[in-house]
Amino acid sequence: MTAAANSVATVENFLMIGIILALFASISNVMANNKERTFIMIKPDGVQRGLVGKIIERFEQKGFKLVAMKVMWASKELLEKHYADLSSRPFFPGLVSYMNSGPVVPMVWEGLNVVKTGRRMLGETNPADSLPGTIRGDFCIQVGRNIIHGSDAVESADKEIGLWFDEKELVAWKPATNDWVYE
Ligand SMILES: Nc1nc2c(ncn2[C@@H]2O[C@H](COP(=O)(O)OP(=O)(O)OP(=O)(O)O)[C@@H](O)[C@H]2O)c(=O)[nH]1
Ligand SMILES: [Mg+2]
Repeated sequence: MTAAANSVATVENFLMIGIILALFASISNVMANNKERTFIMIKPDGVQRGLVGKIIERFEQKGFKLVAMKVMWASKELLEKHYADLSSRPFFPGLVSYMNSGPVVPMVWEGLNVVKTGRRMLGETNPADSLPGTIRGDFCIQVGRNIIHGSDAVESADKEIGLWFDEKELVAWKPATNDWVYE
């Protein structure tokens, strides 16, 4: 083989390796995106009004994966930490009392863009501004009784999941429907 042919072969090899690496990177990127998680919590009014099943159904039928769920009566201390960003707002004491007025159902849901899509499924903070078809648009009326919480960013989701769940409560599993939900 001539020196010129040799260097062409080397360039071809590099190109081939580059293509394979790019393919792996894009596949693992898609897989990582599918593993995005959000923290969703049914508030005491949602539990009292018997809406737990209907809310879970919406996330299930969308195709998201349930990773963790429990029923608990959250302490004021935990709720103050959860809503710490709002501590200077005038409605903060009322918000903590409301959230502490009965059991809540904290959950972790996983899937592609689940944080953003989850927020869209919830609707606006004020149910009056929430479109029909959203959870708040369909099931509640006032901002102080808006039945459900959802993380507003991936970073806050990670923080909230760590606040409400132990690592061992997050269940690793592959839904049987996985290949029918994702291409
Ligand atoms: N009474 C009252 N409650 C409010 C008001 N603004 C917000 N809240 C409550 O505080 C919660 C948290 O407020 P935000 O984080 O700004 O709104 P959000 O992200 O849509 O709601 P969460 O998913 O619960 O975090 C809201 O969901 C309401 O329950 C208000 O003006 N009055
Ligand atoms: Mg919020």
